[in-house]
Amino acid sequence: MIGLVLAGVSASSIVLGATGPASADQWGIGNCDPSVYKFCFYEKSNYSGSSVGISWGDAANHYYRVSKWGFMNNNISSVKNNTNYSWCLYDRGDLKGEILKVSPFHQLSGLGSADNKTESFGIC
Ligand SMILES: [Ca+2]
Repeated sequence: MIGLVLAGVSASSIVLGATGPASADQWGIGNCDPSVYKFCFYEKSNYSGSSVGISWGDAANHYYRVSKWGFMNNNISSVKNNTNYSWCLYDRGDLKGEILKVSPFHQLSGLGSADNKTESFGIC
């Protein structure tokens, strides 16, 4: 019975399910578990509202356009950095116009003048 089920799954779909883009980021990540996510951002201050986490498995891409996540563009209001390097937030979608640097292992419950302005972010 198990053999019949596995026979229906192609090798390519197995690979995508394990390491593909679908696992790189996740909505609704709560407290941003550092064992799962390296960087998380939230729609509202104090880590509330809609949220997205970038998983550790997403090692190939250190630059992100927030428009990838629709309404989160220009709408990020708090962040958590679980890595030992800095991440920068930019007010343009092409890593231009740095508005805030998030130090290693820092969490920002509010972004001050950078509130609702981030269009891209990445390691910096
Ligand atoms: Ca917001």
